[in-house]
Amino acid sequence: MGAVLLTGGLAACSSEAPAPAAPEIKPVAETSLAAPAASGDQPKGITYDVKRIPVGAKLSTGSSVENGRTTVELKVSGLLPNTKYGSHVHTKPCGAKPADSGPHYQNEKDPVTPSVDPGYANAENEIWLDFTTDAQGAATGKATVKWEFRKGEANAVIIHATHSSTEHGKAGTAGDRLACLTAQF
Ligand SMILES: [Cu+2]
Repeated sequence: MGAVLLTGGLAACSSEAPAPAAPEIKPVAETSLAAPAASGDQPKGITYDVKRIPVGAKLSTGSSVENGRTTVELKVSGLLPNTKYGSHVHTKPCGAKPADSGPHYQNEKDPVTPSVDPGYANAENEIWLDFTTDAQGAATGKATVKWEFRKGEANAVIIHATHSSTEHGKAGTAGDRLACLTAQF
């Protein structure tokens, strides 16, 4: 919807060549969430906290790249209504435990771990998809950054319990990891 409005607005105030359309988001992963498997392969989408993200909630993510810029979109439904959640792209696929998806993907890697320095843990160097659900428990999170993923290093989207902090010493933290979607960008 944003792209349509943008195109319309530019067309209305310019008689020259039409602005190029925003690149289309290509699907990367989509699933309904399940509880972690007791053993063996894990589901593609996992909820670790069924009170805050119910089994059956739907997550889908996709991305686009244009002129060295990457846009990532996350769509959610079936979550709690009118609730703030944090969300980021993490490095490893989802596992049985919330920590299995590893740290946030960073364009410029912080030499210090865990990375809580706002110089590295920020929305320009990581993919932050924080969102607030509507009355039906649905939302879209979106981020655009000025770089492209290194192949094979970005493998999950995590949903956290709060919006992301920007404070020194806590930057990028967003509370518990509530759910995970394995997504190979
Ligand atoms: Cu995260």
